[in-house]
Parts: sequence; C-alpha cells; structure tokens
Amino acid sequence: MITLYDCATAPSPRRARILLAEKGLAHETVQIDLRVGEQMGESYRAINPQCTVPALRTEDGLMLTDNAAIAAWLEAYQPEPPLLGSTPLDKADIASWQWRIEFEGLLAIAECLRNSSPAMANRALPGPVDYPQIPELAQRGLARVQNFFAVLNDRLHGRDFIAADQFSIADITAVVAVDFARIVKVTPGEQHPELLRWRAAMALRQSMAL
Ligand SMILES: N[C@@H](CCC(=O)N[C@@H](CS)C(=O)NCC(=O)O)C(=O)O
Repeated sequence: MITLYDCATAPSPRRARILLAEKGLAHETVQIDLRVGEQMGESYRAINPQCTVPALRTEDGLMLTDNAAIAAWLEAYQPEPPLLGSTPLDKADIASWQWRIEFEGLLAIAECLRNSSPAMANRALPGPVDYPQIPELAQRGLARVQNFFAVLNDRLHGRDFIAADQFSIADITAVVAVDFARIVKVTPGEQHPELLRWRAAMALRQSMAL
C-alpha cells in the first residue's frame, strides 16, 4: 500500500492528495502535525530529512520527498489519466504553467505568510535550517499573489483548463494555490470572472473536496 505523509491543513500535501485521487489510487495516510513541529522531530527527519510534507512511500519502500518526485512517479506508475500531458507540446505547456503557478502563486503566498506570521518567526522558509523573517518580503509576496490572480484570470479567457486544453496537474496546483491564498486574505473577486468560472468548474471534481 502507498503511504502518504500528509498534513490536512497544509497546501503542499493537498496537491499530492488530489493527484492520488485523480489517478484513482488508494493509500494510507500518516498525519504530521506541523503546528507542533512534528516535521522537525527525529522520527519524521528519518523519513524526510528535508522536514517537509508531503512525502510518499511506494509499495516497494521507495521514499519520495517532494511533490515533483511524487508527480513524476505517479504518472509513470499509473499513466491513466495522463496529468502531465501526452504530446511533446502538451507536456511543455503543462510543465511551464506548473512552474509559474508554483513560483508566482504558491511561493508568493509562502513569502507573504512566512515573513509576517508571528507563529512562523524564524521559520521564514520550510526545511531543517531556520531563517529570520524579512517583513519587506511579506509586502512583496502580497503584491505578487495579487498579480498572480490577474495572470491566471487572463490565461483562462476562452479556456476551460490552465494548460494544453485538458485537465492537468497545472489545474491541481492552481486550485491549491488559489484556495490557499485565503490565508493572506486574497480571494478571487468580481475582477476575476474567468478565475471564478474555472474554480466553480473545478469544484465539480470530487478530488477537489480533499
Ligand atoms: N518542495 C516541497 C515543499 C513542501 C512544503 O513547503 N511543505 C510545507 C507545508 S505546505 C512544510 O512541510 N512546511 C514545514 C515547515 O514549515 O516547517 C513540495 O512541494 O513537495
């Protein structure tokens, strides 16, 4: 059985949960409580020395310690439905949007949250090394998140999906990013009609309730 090291409230493991559901793969879940710092403890460090969730253990005991590895492995292990694209062009389009959503969306939200939240003092970046907060980065992160919403809204003009005219991992990552932006008080509004239309359509997929 596949084991997912998860945290129900965190965005990064949600990406892996949705991916597993879209692939129709059953798995066991081990919850890691980030609020009490369980990810930094010795027992989780032995599982993932990067001290982050998600991590996934395959049936063969292979440990995958980030979303990139989990997505690559899942697509090879269970090719249907293809979520990383099938043709060279589609694969490139999906990979490009996946990177933009991670960099302009998820990392911008993290930049804002982690550099401002008192609960994350000295934890401005995830991982085994502590870094102090830089308040100016929180401001820049917020501006980047707002711009990211505008970019997605523009992209979705005349499209049902973010990339390659098909449901893909880019849609999964974008849903997770758009939903998580609530934490820095950015939500889609009337200035984002395309984003709202796409998010409502995504909500029809059972996986998105995870
Ligand atoms: N590269 C990782 C990033 C994962 C990540 O940043 N996870 C966060 C939760 S969303 C985490 O584990 N944070 C632990 C911490 O803040 O100490 C991936 O996407 O797999």
